[in-house]
Amino acid sequence: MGIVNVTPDSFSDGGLFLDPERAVAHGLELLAQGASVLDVGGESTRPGATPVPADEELRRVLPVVEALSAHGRVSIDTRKEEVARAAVAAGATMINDVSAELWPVAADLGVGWVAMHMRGEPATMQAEPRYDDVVIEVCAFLDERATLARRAGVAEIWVDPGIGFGKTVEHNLALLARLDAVVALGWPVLVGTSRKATLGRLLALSDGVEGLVPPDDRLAGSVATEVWAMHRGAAMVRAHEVRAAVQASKVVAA
Ligand code: HH2
Repeated sequence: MGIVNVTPDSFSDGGLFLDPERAVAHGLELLAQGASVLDVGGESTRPGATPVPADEELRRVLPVVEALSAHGRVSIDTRKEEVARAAVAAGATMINDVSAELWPVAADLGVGWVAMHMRGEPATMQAEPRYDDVVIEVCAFLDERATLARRAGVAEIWVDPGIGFGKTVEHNLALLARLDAVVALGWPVLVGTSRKATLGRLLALSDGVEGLVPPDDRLAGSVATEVWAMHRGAAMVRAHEVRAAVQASKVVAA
């Protein structure tokens, strides 16, 4: 799954593809690099991000969804029913739902649905997230939502542990270490680690420096975690650097 962020403030590529023509060109390049799905989003969900009104989100994503749907499969990365409905009308065939609440919309429209786990809201989710057992709690949540979606009639259901969404470095690593438990739920699993802050921290430790390495210098960590996730049974990874992810997937498959 290749990422097309039509936003001014995404954590790693904010502002690069806010212009629809540039976003479409980027999406086409990701398809050429081997992406199976393009995930188009118009609202950043980075920690501390401010919510975007629906009309602005629609203005950003609709022309891009419409143009890219003619060339490949498009998912719409949104938490808003109105945006999901309009994007599907414009050609998207999957709703990537970081709120895990839009399954009735996916059922109604007959499209695929991704249920992602998030603790809290992007604005506040990184303020001291706590779990008794993060793996057990995330698995229980995903299985409950996926089961509701199945009962509602959604035919294509994905689950995603939501790396970085209301989770510390340790929580993220526990979820990756026990990804087999998520896979064992029996739903196809999507994992998004690409350029995330946990990698920034681990790569800084590797370099022996304080803080985080910047998002555009996290490729080794992105590919390492993508390979790990594939090997543990993830069926799809959500990546900024699609060529590297596709190459890694071919090597893993071989
Ligand atoms: N991560 C981000 C956004 N959407 N969707 C799923 N299913 N899984 C993820 O891990 C996931 C996601 C955050 O990454 P990005 O889109 O690059 O950043 P931003 O939210 O700042 O636009």
